[in-house]
Amino acid sequence: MTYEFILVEPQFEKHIALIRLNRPKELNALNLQLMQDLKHALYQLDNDDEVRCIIITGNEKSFAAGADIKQMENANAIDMLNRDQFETWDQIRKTRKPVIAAVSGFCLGGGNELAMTCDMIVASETAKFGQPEIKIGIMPGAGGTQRLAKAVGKALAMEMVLTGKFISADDALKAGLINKVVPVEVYLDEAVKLAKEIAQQSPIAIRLAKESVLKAFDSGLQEGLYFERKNFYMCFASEDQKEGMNAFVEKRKPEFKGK
Ligand code: DAK
Repeated sequence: MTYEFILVEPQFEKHIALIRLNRPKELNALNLQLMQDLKHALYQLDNDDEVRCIIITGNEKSFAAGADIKQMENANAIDMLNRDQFETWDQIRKTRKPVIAAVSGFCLGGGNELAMTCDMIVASETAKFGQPEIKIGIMPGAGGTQRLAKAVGKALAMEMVLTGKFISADDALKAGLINKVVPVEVYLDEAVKLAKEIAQQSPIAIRLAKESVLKAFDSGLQEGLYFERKNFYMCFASEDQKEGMNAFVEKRKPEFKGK
């Protein structure tokens, strides 16, 4: 798979795909083509049976410094409407396999929204998170007010969105925005380690479990519990459930096949 603004390795490690955002001179600003590339790559990887977990990363200096301001500078509301970027973002969000963001450096605006669309975030000590849209006369438009508030609570979300201030990786960890902070030299390795733990589980159970956790952000408790219950029963239709439980009883490691 070759793209203009991303690099894709479907088997970066066994069952683990890596997508690298690749506009380094522009700090990986998310232009329209990059987002199209990303949408397409995620769709392909989501439908590749050999892939069980996907990592999205940038480079040491920047995960992504936001949507490309130069592409929006002269746009009016109707231009933005006609671009229909939400179709792209919605598709990305529909990825069924777990997606981990491995973040170093700037993770701002649409970059932070992209990281929050992923299922987990592993960050380097140098990562900076922010929603600085307010400083250029707009506000977050791809989930930044909603996902950030759900992740870190009202007080910090309000402060970040209304002032545009950046927070450090340590503060992001304390606030519950990210999963872990590690030295910059190993942030990708740590993301791979996490991906490997996921990739050795049953892909079916992983898919149903991801869906169920996401449902918690989208529904009331009772509806979410019914959804979870349905997915729980569904696990028992898989060979992986038999394999997992047999392996436990036989005191051996399970070999999940995604069936
Ligand atoms: N867009 C375009 N170019 C950018 C950019 C961006 N977001 N961020 C950086 N660059 C470019 C700079 O223009 C510069 O290019 P040249 O001048 O060399 O050509 C190059 O990257 C290096 O940047 P700096 O020289 O500024 O580097 P510094 O280290 O001095 O500063 C910085 C780094 C990250 C603090 C600074 O670049 C900065 O403040 N960048 C802008 C951050 C920002 O405001 N981000 C939010 C953008 S708005 C939507 C979905 C999402 C969105 C909107 C709609 N829909 C679904 C409809 C999202 C909106 C946003 O993210």
